[in-house]
Amino acid sequence: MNQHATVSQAKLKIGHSACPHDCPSTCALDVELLSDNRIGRIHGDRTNSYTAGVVCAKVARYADRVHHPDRLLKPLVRAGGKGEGNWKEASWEAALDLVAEKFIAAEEKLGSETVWPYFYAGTMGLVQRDGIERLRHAKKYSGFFGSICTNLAWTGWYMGAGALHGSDPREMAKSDCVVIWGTNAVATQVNVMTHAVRARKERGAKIVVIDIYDNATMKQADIGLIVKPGTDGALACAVMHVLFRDGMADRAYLEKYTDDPKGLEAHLATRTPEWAAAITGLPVEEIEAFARLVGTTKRTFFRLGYGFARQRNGSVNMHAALSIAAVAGCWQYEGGGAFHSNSGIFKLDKGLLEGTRLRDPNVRYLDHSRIGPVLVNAPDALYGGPPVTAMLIQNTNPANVAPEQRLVREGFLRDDLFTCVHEQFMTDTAKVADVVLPATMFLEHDDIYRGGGNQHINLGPKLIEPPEGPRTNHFVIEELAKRLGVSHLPGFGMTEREHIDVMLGKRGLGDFASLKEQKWLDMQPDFETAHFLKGFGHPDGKFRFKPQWVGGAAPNKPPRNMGVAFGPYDRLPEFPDHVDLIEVADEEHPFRLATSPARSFLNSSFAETPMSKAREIRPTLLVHPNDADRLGLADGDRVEIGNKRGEVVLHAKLFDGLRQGVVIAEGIWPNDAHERGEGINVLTGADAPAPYGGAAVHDNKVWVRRPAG
Ligand SMILES: Nc1nc2c(c(=O)[nH]1)N[C@H]1C(S)=C(S)[C@@H](COP(=O)(O)OP(=O)(O)OC[C@H]3O[C@@H](n4cnc5c(=O)[nH]c(N)nc54)[C@H](O)[C@@H]3O)O[C@H]1N2
Ligand SMILES: Nc1nc2c(c(=O)[nH]1)N[C@H]1C(S)=C(S)[C@@H](COP(=O)(O)OP(=O)(O)OC[C@H]3O[C@@H](n4cnc5c(=O)[nH]c(N)nc54)[C@H](O)[C@@H]3O)O[C@H]1N2
Ligand code: SF4
Ligand SMILES: [Mo]
Repeated sequence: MNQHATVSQAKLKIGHSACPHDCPSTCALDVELLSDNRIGRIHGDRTNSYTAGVVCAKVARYADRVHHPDRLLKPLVRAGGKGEGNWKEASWEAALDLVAEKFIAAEEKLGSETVWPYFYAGTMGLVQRDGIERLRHAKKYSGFFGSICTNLAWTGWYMGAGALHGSDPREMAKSDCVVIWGTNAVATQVNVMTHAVRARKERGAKIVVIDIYDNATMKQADIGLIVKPGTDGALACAVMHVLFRDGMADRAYLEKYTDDPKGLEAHLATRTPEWAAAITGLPVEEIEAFARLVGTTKRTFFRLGYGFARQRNGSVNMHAALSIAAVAGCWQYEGGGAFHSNSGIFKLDKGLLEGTRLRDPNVRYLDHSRIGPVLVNAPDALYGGPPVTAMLIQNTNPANVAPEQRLVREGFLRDDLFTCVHEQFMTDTAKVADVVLPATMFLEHDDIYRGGGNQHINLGPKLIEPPEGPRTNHFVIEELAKRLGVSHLPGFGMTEREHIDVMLGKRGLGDFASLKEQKWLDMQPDFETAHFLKGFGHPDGKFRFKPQWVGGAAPNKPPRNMGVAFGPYDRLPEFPDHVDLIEVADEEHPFRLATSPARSFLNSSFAETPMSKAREIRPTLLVHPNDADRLGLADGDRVEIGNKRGEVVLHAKLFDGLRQGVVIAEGIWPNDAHERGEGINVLTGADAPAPYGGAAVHDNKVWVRRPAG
């Protein structure tokens, strides 16, 4: 063996952590520690049964992000006009004093609800992400109905299963048919592929991918089904129609475990493959073949993603796809059933961290996804309360990622709004702030993580020293609490580790120190529970083909001040179906646009790293060659897409892996990567979909044309 290599390997120190990003995989990480403030490569932990040694390319090169020359290092206070880019540096003391002073002044003028703390999942660490809730509740600031990501998908799943878990995602490796539905797993949660591909290698399993374009995941599939956006409910109905028609429905299972199989069968009588073909754009033979495959393969595993639910009928489509597993009876078999999220299994008590006991139920909530209407003072978005005149923003970049971007920007530029953004980089949102505070990254602070797409609780302890300047979210919340007079209340005055000790301790899972030894906890429920063989989550234990869309239990129900439900909820169907609640194309808007994820970005993150920039190149629109022909567009041409909300310029890429009349813009580019400095979310809508809101970011009718000039 080469002696030199042995020496340098022996020297290489490895720290254990968890990926903090908003990705269902929540990988267990091995981090090369080069010194007390520098890292080398990051690897997936081989001994974690879900991560299985694999991480995405973005995080493998995290050194490029944590040691990036553009990281924010100093608190900044706006010097010129809003959004003009003139800043002066300030000390932490002075910056925090200023924020507290502005919050107090705003509250004195318009009441506490005029302050709106706004945050999301830029870090998934519970302490750093959710501690802001403690400050909110202590101060009676406006509540945050965090809807953008999960509401459409979780609602659809829950309406059927009555609980947020499913078959063990590692069981995909024991499946004979893995259906990857509406998630571009190769790009967005690569570990799904590890387990799915293992099933193909070891047992000859078929991998089916259902999406609206021939994406990186479909390229790895044995069977790819390309549907029109927002039509998955029709496909699911036709599949179930064939299962009943051809004697492949598991009637014994249906009788025992479901609410109304006879009603469903009767309802599906007219939902034929021909009916679905006209709606989805799929040939009848593809629908028949897929149904036969599912009907004859007991160990079929439905891995249902978020993407296909980001349509205004997304909850309906999620519920319809999930219903197939019940009709086929796949739940009874190892390697069979369905999975979307394990968010229901962890049950960590965040009460002290979030200051739940301090919450005043009379304080209004505002909708995360509707920040545009909120900030331009649309009365229906403010729920009868005062305008928002002060904000603290952590772990999210709404000026870039929220729908109706023009309204969001107009709102942020209001003179009577004070905005403090705590960030790692000068994002689109930081650019329009009054005060910008520099934030640490995950390797520089302690936190604890839950895996939505797997079953682990992972620890991410502080492994390196941050540069001089950045401070943790926890620090900012604690320091503001002191200045705002609430730091004596329960939950304040504790360290990150103490909060982790409490959350683990209350659940009998040890503490920070023991978890540091163990690295993670495997919280997988037993087989019968995971597969709902002791009954589904609803009170009667039955899977519901007939959802109780409104009024029953659900994970994302709106708080009291927002009413019982949103959108045209009275049009939600009794049984799985296709409902045209989507933005149907029309004469003025002949195309349907989806804003699918880019592989080298993660939402608005990583747009700053050299590798991601090089791989993604520039904002690009995938256009079918026949459509391009009609529009007189050649590959690489500038192309403008628009609707009543605005218009955006990208470059066309001719691509025949989608249905005609559909266009796709991958990735949420920084706004200034586009001409005119406006990003793709200028085109997406902030109307709340039925029944419990969310953001239908893949559901947009647009026109497509050659730009003038
Ligand atoms: N058009 C379109 N729009 C979309 C989507 C889409 O598919 N298409 N997807 C939607 C979805 S699902 C989501 S979840 C949202 C997500 O959108 P964002 O919430 O913007 O998501 P991220 O990019 O994950 O994180 C935002 C920021 O958190 C910062 N951050 C990370 N860690 C920390 C920390 O410890 N402290 C502080 N203070 N900051 C930190 C990062 O630097 C980053 O700028 O976008 C939504 N918008
Ligand atoms: N590289 C990368 N990884 C990410 C992210 C990212 O932006 N980039 N975002 C992270 C976040 S916050 C989340 S929530 C997850 C989301 O991860 P996913 O569950 O994968 O969801 P999406 O990324 O919204 O979209 C997935 C796929 O759904 C497709 N789709 C859109 N509309 C329809 C439809 O009507 N029917 C069908 N069948 N398919 C449709 C899109 O084209 C896309 O290929 O990924 C996380 N991981
Ligand atoms: S796949 Fe997801 S969880 Fe894993 S390292 Fe990449 S971003 Fe993080
Ligand atoms: Mo998300």
